[in-house]
Amino acid sequence: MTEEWTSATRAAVAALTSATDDDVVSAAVARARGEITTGVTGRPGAGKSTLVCALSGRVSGTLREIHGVDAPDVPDPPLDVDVLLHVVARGITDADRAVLAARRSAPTLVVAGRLDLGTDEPDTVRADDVEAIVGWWTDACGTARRRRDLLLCAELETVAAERPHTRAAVEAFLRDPAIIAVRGAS
Ligand SMILES: Nc1nc2c(ncn2[C@@H]2O[C@H](COP(=O)(O)OP(=O)(O)O)[C@@H](O)[C@H]2O)c(=O)[nH]1
Ligand SMILES: [Mg+2]
Repeated sequence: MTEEWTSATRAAVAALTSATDDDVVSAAVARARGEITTGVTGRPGAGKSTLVCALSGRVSGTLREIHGVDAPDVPDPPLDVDVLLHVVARGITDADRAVLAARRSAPTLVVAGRLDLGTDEPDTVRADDVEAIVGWWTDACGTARRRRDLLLCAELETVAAERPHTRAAVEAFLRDPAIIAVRGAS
């Protein structure tokens, strides 16, 4: 599925939410629909704020600077954004590797910041290559949206298994050709 739901998918979701008033279903749908969130992490001084500034006006929605990677007296940050830009500088440390490991397969781009210090890490995108970062970010938002859609279907399968009163509505949703196409395309 593309970043936005197709009209057929929207119709299937509307049919589901009108067929049941189960709060668990409406909460799962609301989570799936919510804005895709983007975060910027990195050790103190890596160039997070500079990157947020460079991208402002180029990416939609909130770009949230997240503190706490290898920062004394700051707890490890939650990394629960959909899309993450992780800024590194002066080498990749264990703290950077821990962030990347925690993200598992969630869309994450490693950006080389503090170019004034001669940062040149392999497998990174330079912080001043705004076009490349925006291009990656656009694709990543599509990937994140597909992950949300698949999560919604998985959550609804659990609902169908556990909540007899909701089962028929959810099963009809999961049998909808638009939803079968969403799951098959991912
Ligand atoms: N000359 C130069 N200074 C930079 C560059 N990137 C960041 N800085 C400076 O390095 C300092 C730390 O950057 P900042 O973006 O605030 O890092 P943060 O702590 O990760 O948010 C700031 O004073 C920036 O102005 C760069 O590419 N060139
Ligand atoms: Mg900052």
